Amino acid sequence: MPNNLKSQFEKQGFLVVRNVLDFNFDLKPVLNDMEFIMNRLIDRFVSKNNKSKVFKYDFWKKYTHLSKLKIHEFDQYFNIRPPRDNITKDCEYFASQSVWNLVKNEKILDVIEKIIGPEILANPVQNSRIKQPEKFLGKNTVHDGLSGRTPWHQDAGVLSRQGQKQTDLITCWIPFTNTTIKNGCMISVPGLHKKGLFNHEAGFKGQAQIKDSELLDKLKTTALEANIGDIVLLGKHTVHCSLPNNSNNFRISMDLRYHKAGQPSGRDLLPSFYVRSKNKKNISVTSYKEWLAIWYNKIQKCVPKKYTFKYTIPTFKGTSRDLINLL
Ligand SMILES: O=C(O)CCC(=O)C(=O)O
Repeated sequence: MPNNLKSQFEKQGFLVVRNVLDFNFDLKPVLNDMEFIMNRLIDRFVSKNNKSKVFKYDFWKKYTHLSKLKIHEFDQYFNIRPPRDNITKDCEYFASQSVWNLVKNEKILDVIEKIIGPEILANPVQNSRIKQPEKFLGKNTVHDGLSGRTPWHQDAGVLSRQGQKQTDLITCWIPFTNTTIKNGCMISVPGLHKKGLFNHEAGFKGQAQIKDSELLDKLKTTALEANIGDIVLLGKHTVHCSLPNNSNNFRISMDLRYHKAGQPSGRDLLPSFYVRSKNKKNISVTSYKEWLAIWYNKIQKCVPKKYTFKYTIPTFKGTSRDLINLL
């Protein structure tokens, strides 16, 4: 781990930390669990005649085959957070033991501690993204951040108003495939985070995107290319987006988040809990089953409301927080 990790991160607003995770030990179990889900979906949705053939496909071919079957909320089977809207008590999301192991992975927490200190909560703003080559995507998914490109945004833009102001959120972006410009890595503008939160607007399907973000395309950006084992850190004001996957292969990633203890999570209906503390009594969620239970209980409380989170897109009055006035 670099000695000046925190100062580099604070200067640029992002940092690629090399060789933190081990593919076989930390990452492959997640892919195995995704394949287990795919096998269950094959069993349920593929016609009897085709089943044995499709079971023999590799990971990528299985996913491609399933994605064409128009399974309702297909992405949700592989997404580590429950759906935002229209949730039901048995709504789908991907919550395997391997994901839990990653959330509390000591190697990740050692890096996070260098930035926000030793009192760390897991934050519920988290996603997993399986991105097929863009040429295979329908028009409706090219601009959907989970399966296609992610628009220019700052992560504070998807927190509650209170979270936008009070939460020291840190994003830990984890590649499960080597991620390059060609297959759609993230890009960022170094130093721009120092200007604070910009005005956003609702983009495709209501996703928060920076207002007039085409201005950013003219600036000098850094490609956050990362290999398997690396992690990419982003701050809550880091301006970033992801490129299209113009390769012939899949690009898989997960974005986990953490924040400083004592602060709101910015997604108050969903669970946040200590993953590291000097006082061991603070660590109340210690097993996979407890983790499942706290998510389950929170989701049940969301069912009558019909949503798991809402966020207020930051739209400051006037134009003083517009990109054009801050560049
Ligand atoms: O993986 C991506 O495409 C984008 C991730 C992202 O924007 C984030 O983690 O905040």
